[in-house]
Amino acid sequence: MSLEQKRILLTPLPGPESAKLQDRRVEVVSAGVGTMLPIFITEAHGAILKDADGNQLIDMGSGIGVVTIGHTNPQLVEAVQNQVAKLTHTLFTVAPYEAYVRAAELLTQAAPGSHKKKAAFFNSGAEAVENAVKIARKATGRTEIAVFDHAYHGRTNLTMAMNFKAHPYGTGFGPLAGSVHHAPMSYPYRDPEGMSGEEAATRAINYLEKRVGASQLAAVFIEPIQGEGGFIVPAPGFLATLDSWCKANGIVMVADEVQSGMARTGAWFASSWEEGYDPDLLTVAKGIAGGMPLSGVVGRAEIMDAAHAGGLGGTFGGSPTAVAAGVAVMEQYASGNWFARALEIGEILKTRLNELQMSYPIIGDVRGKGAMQAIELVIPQTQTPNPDATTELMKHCHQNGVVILNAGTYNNVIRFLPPLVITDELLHEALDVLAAGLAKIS
Ligand code: PLZ
Repeated sequence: MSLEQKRILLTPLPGPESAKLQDRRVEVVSAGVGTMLPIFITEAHGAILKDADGNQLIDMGSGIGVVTIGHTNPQLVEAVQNQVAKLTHTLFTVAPYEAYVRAAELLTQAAPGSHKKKAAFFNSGAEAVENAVKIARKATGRTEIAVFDHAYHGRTNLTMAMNFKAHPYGTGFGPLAGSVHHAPMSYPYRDPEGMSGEEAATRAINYLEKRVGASQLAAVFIEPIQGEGGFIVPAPGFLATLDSWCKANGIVMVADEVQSGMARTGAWFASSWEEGYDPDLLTVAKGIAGGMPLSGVVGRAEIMDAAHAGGLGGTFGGSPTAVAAGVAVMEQYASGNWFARALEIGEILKTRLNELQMSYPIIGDVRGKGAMQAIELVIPQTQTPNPDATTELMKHCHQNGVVILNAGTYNNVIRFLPPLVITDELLHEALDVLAAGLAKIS
């Protein structure tokens, strides 16, 4: 449970042991399960991943925003070890246990708004989104669901219909679920210059009113900062305007905070950064349990209670070890300086990325909030997406022991989601590697 917080390169990446494991993998693991980085990880701590060849890599992705609290966080490891030795399963709907209730207490306190809230737990982000759809439909007696361009909500049948990108998420896997409507998003970098959040919201609302009808909509789902879509931060006023329209029309406003939630942006939820934005339900996963599979839906008690008893559940949802991990994570966030650290990391990233943008016009946009930052790469002097340069830059970082992730509808965004325990030194070192990569490709 400890690793020196240092980047160490002993072999070229991937090294020979990883290469052997990759050979075994391709024989038996479905080709449909891709890999960004064929480097096999044996252990991790803090912000460092150690591979099968003894190399140590800086983790700038947290397994897509999951180990926000850091790899093998000591309190989390202890809580899971204690729990797993005592009780691993009953199925909460068969016979309950306290840790589930404690996790719900913490999550309902963390979620925004002073109204009474309730929660329910599941396994994955997609499952949380699916359950939020069920709850909103039951609560409103309506069927239709609105989502936004560039959105990502999961890989199940319903959620793949809610994603913006057909490929790779939906291609060939249809028929997709119906009653899902895609509305235009606020994308400040690509919207007409000067378009306000209110104007972008009006564009979306007009579309939904004409195409679907407000009275038909059960819910509007939106990521307050879009994740897979490329860390698109909507213009101020966009979320609040949509929310007022939802409230005026009896539509459940759901914030999908699977990627943006749980301390990542310097607050429990990214929703809190927009004044006047008051989502009825939130979906959470990823960062809530430091790598243990746990997701949840939390929000207004009267909406959460609309589902009939027996209507929500699942064998493993909120399993004892998963909720024990969730409690260990949420208790630390509730009592420590984690939000401040996320903002500090955000300042370091933003400052350095803005400086790099001055030197390298290939960086078209720098955006994000807290420890959720991204750069969008373009052909210099244009806004034309530059996916080839993105791939090159990713490759450079990976070969030099820095794990970074891409994103974006046009595959031209590099996103930074470091664990919040990363030291300033490691963060700067990772950015130095990125800077060298930019120099090389420019
Ligand atoms: N909602 C906002 O970001 C998951 C996908 C990884 P699951 N994003 C990472 C991959 O390639 O499968 C995500 C998200 C938002 C929902 C989800 C879905 O969460 O836990 O992957 O089901």
